[in-house]
Amino acid sequence: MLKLEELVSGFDPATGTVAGAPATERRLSDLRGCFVDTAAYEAALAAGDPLLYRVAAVEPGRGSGDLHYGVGMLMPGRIGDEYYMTKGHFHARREAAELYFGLSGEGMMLLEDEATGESRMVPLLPNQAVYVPGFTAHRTMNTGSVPLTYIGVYPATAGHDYGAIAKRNFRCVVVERHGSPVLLERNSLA
Ligand code: PAN
Ligand code: ZN
Repeated sequence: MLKLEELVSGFDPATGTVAGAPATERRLSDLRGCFVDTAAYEAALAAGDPLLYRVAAVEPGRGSGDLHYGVGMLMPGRIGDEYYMTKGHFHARREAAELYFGLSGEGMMLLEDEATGESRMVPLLPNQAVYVPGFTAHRTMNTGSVPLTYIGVYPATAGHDYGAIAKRNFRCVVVERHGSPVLLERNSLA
């Protein structure tokens, strides 16, 4: 049996940290190439290198049936018309699905099917769950004005593949139009 502190973890969604769990921080400089408006990106970077998000990973076991979860905290803000976002990834084991639960704030998830490229923008809100199927790249955006916090639960064996997205980015972008998030083809903005 796991120890009590492995069975129960207290997390602080306000900071995106979990007692005893390693936290990864991503700053604006870590998201080079992610945003469409490169001039706005460089201008924002020149003014500082803000923290965009922090995610704490809780990994109690490594067996094939085990689960891991991440507590995420994504800051509000925009680069040009694009909301602050996570890098986004596929799971290394492509068939691994994930369940996201919104805790606070307002966000959207961008989902992209690997085989067809079909893209969806789905809300990530408190008291709602978002099912991310396998074979689907996923990225989170904060579309509100306060930090967005959420939990993502995934198989311990899922792994994270950032390479494919780093190379070609998502097909679509989520941008603010008249105060609301809309999904557009990246090509339509070029
Ligand atoms: C999440 C993500 C978290 C940060 O826990 O890892 O939102 O996003 P990136 O990993 O894309 O930087 C998850 O989807 N885990 O599988
Ligand atoms: Zn994931």
